[in-house]
Amino acid sequence: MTVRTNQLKPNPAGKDRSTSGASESQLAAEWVDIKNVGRTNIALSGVNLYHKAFRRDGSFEWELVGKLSGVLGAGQVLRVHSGKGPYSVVRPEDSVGSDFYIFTGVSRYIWNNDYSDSSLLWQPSTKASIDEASYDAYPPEGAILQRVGDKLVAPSWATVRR
Ligand SMILES: [Ca+2]
Repeated sequence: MTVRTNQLKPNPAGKDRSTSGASESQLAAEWVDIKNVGRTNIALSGVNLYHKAFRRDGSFEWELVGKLSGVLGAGQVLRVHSGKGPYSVVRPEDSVGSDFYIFTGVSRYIWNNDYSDSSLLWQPSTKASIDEASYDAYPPEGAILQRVGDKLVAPSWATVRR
């Protein structure tokens, strides 16, 4: 299956450090792009998106971010926004570059800042990993991480602010 995590914005500028008080616009500014990099349509039904939820002892479990659906044409992008939406709250800079969108449906941030994280596309019916891409802890604020190999890395202009 030719879908993969292509971009990820784990640490939107602003109040991404508190779990309370974030507006839906702020939550929607945290997102991940799932792209069809192949040449034929891909049905996403039956594909789940997971990330690593760390415990205090440093171990982690795969936490479900969302169940995907719909069809991605060649080159098309599904953007998974954190929060409940609606789409009218998504800022222009967070809507450009995507063809479709869904929300996680939970009003909290998903993607780790203080820990590394991985975006995993998993097909439960076949117990198959379709794609996995990871990033290091403390992603720069506001940076859109780009896929390079199996990693998601900040563009060179981004500076680390903790
Ligand atoms: Ca985050």
